[in-house]
Order: sequence, then structure tokens, then C-alpha cells
Amino acid sequence: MLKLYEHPMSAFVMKVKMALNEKGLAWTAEVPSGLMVGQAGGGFLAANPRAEIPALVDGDVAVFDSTVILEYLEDKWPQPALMPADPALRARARMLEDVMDTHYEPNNWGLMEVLVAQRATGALADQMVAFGKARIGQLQHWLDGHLGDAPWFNGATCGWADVCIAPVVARSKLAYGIDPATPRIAAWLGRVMARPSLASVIEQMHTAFRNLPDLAAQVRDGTLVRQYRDHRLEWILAAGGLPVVQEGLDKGTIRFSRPPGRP
Ligand SMILES: N[C@@H](CCC(=O)N[C@@H](CS)C(=O)NCC(=O)O)C(=O)O
Repeated sequence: MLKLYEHPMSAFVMKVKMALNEKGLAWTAEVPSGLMVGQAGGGFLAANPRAEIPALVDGDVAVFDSTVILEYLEDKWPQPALMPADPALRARARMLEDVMDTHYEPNNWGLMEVLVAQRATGALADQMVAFGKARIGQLQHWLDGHLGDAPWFNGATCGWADVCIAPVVARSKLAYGIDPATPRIAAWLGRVMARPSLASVIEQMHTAFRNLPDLAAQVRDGTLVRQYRDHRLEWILAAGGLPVVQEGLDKGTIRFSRPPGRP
């Protein structure tokens, strides 16, 4: 049986779960301990030396990084195919995935750092939240152009592009109350929520968000040591959050990613 190291709120995990469900594969899930505080170990660290979720274990094969995992699933279980057949649509699905992972997702993550973990307050918080919401609106309008009048981002049927876009658009709506920017995105999200393979994953995310521990208290008492990595760190800086990074480094509540291998 496939085993997925996960956390229900991670958009990277969500796209893998949606892909597993769409392919009708049986899988078990484990939320590794030590996540979000830099204390991961055991089987999880063996599966992903970068100590990040998602990590997939298939017998003696361990695969990390959501994009690589989706490719592994498609290679090993080609049917039902998540990638469209047409080369242009395949390229578009990959471009949409990359933009979701590197440009869209950091907005949701940054809103959580500000609104839930309360790393910024007052005028700085307002500025960072406005920045994130504006970026989300901009990206959803761009997505609308790609969706056009098709039912799915993949084309006629739900697939790769949709499982990459659904986690982030649903998170914006359900966690932060950001309504879809256009009627076509709203109708697409309605189709997503009517599809159990996708909706079940979104429900898990929403439940986890509603039951989050008091992250602001954990930042204050220094027990939350959040990983600030690549696009997310860029987002914080672009939103004006340099003081957030400086304070987090000073207080030890921010860390950077760990590369594989022995130091
Ligand atoms: N590029 C990676 C990104 C994975 C990632 O950033 N995962 C985050 C959670 S969303 C993580 O595990 N962070 C480690 C931590 O917070 O301890 C992918 O696509 O899988």
C-alpha cells in the first residue's frame, strides 16, 4: 500500500492526494511529528531528507516533491491519465502547476503567517494582507483567461492542472474568505466541490484550518519555528515583511530549509 507523509493543510500535499484519488489508488497517510518546528526524523526523514511533506513511499521507492510525485504516479499508473494528450495542453498544465506552486501558494501561506500566526500587526499587517489579496485577485484573473469556457483547466475533463489549482483557490476561499475573482472561476470551483475525489481533500484542509492550534501563542513563546523557503521568503519580503524575517531570525522562530546530505 502506498504511504503518504502529509499535513492536510499543505497545498503540495493536497495536489498529491487529489491525484491519488483521481487514479483510484489505495493509500495510507501519516502526519509526521516534528513538522513545522524543524524536528522531523524517523521514516519520514528517510523518505525525504529535506524533511518536507509530501513524501510518498511505494515499497522500497521513496519520492519527494509534489511535482515529482505526480510524475511518478503518472509514469507508474498511466490510466486514468491526469496529463492531457495534446502537447500544448500538457505544456500548459505544467506551466499552470509551476505558477500555482511558486506564485499563488505563497500568498495563502503568507496570509496565514500574518492573520493566524500574527507575525505582523497594525499597519504592516494591513499592508501584507492587502498585498496577498491583490496578488490572489491578479492570479485568478490570469487563470480565468486560461480556463476560458472549458469546464476544466485540463480541457474537457478534470486532470493535472485542476488538481494543482484546486488546493490553492479553495484555500483562499475557505480559509480567508476570498471569493473567486470571476464567474467562470466560481463555476469551476463549484465543479471541484461536486467531485468527491477533490472535495474530500478540500474538506480535510478546511477542518484542519478550523482546528489549528494557537500559532500566534507558539510564535510568542518561541515553540513555532517555521521554515521560510524560496518563494515564501520572497513573498514575505515583497509584501514588505523584512521586519518579520528579522524578528523571526532574532527570536529563533524562523528557519531555512535543510539540504539533503550530512553537514
Ligand atoms: N517543492 C515542494 C515544497 C514542499 C513544502 O514546502 N512543504 C512544506 C509544507 S507545505 C514543508 O514540509 N515544510 C517543512 C516544515 O514546515 O517543517 C513540493 O512541491 O513538494
